[in-house]
Amino acid sequence: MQGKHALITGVTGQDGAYLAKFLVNKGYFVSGIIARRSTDTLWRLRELEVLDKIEILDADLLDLSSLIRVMEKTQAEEVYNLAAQSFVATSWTQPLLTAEVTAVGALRVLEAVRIVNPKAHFYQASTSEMFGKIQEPAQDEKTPFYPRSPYGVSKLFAHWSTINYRESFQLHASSGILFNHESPLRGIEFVTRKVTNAVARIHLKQQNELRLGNLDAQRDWGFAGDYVEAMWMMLQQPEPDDYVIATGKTISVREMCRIAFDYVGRNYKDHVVVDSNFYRPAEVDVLLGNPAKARARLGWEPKTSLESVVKLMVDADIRRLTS
Ligand code: NDP
Ligand code: GDR
Repeated sequence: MQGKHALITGVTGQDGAYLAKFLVNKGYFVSGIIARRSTDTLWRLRELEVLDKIEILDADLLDLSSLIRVMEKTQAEEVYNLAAQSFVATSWTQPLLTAEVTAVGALRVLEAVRIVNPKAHFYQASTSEMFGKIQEPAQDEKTPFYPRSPYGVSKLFAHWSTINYRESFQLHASSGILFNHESPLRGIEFVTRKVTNAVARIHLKQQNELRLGNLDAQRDWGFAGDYVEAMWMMLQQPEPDDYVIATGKTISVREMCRIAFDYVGRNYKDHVVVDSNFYRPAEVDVLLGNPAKARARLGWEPKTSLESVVKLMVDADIRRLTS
């Protein structure tokens, strides 16, 4: 029997690749959209050996007609909206693009679902960045939001649009409020991968210095492979809802550096240089998620420690640089 049909926006990103692999392993027929780019964006799907097991369709979150066409073609029963301009720092230099893709883009996907197949189950990739300047020491689904970047503001629009379409049109629309999650497939601009790539290069004597911004920022970091399972679990529930997905532990960028450099027998203090160019106009100082609702209702648990993720990432970066 043919499994369910899922459509993923952002399939070429970190989470899209892991989710595609997860769903294919569950017997799904998976379609993913790619926005036209002049460079190859399929490396993650190749690295996970899932590219030839999914269907790739041409569409862009900026173009509603393209989203309607892929919804009509696939008749997908589950739609995962992972596409976004997701790099917080870029959201200050390209705030309007960020809003078009990350905020209004999500609304376009919701419209395509509502117009073509309102019975489809919809997932929105919401984020801990919506908590921003935190209003409670540990953040859960009831914690008030206070975004600190054009990215966070855009995601909040998408989050409330998802809730509004659930309440207005009875869509099975859920939001996962995911805290930071990392993997060897993380984009190189994000701090964990920037660190592990530099650690690998320093280990191989290809570089000696690593320039970073605010080392005191604290994040609740998990593993992307664990987090995509939570997305799927949300869409299997009888009722749509919002869930915080996190580890319940927070550590600083400095401590993350220590773990990564320790792994290759080096002291981060000998290599890391603080560079104010990497400071942000408004910082999110600390995030700490409380995933109790996801644990109780979905039976979801984070399985992988940050230490293990960092080791996986350093190993993968050394392998890439030496192969
Ligand atoms: P990535 O930046 O790795 O992936 C983003 C994806 O969006 C890419 O596939 C990218 O395509 C695609 N995209 C960008 N612009 C468009 C567009 N105009 N039309 C269609 N596709 C587009 O993000 P992650 O995988 O890390 O994150 C997935 C989602 O989850 C994002 O929405 C992110 O904001 C959110 N999130 C991420 C967290 C994390 O810690 N990773 C935590 C919480 C939320 P291309 O490859 O062509 O650039
Ligand atoms: P974040 O991730 O902004 O939390 O967004 P990022 O890894 O970019 O930054 C984490 C923290 O590290 C500090 N930092 C640096 N960050 C980067 N990128 N480069 C540096 O050199 C550097 N030095 C210090 C930052 O100031 C920040 O405090 C990620 C993205 O995946 C979002 O899409 C997602 O919504 C959130 O996680 C949850």
